[in-house]
Amino acid sequence: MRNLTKRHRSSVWRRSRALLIVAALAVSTCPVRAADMEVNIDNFAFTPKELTVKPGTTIVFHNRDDIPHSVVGSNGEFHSKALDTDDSFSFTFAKAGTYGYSCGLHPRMQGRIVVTP
Ligand SMILES: [Cu+2]
Repeated sequence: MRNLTKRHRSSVWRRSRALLIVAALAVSTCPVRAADMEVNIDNFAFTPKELTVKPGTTIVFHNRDDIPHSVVGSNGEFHSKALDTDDSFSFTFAKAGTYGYSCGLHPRMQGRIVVTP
């Protein structure tokens, strides 16, 4: 009886140790990355107009307007095609800095991504 309990306990321990190893492997093989953020395009505006994120953040620009818009970095860092309604464009901001952008079709539509270390 005592032997059985002992064996049971050690198998539980082995199983939980295996789970820990699997969890550690999963964490170490996934690249560390910041959560995605979204900028909505609607009514001829980017919302939020300014967004502050950490390096490595992917921003998804989502056109929710009923006419096409695009997303163009002021210094050529990125350039989407014309996005139809419900199309989106993603860009990962790897380096710290301030990234102004506008709509290639409506230059008065402007926004800014601030990447801080
Ligand atoms: Cu536009």
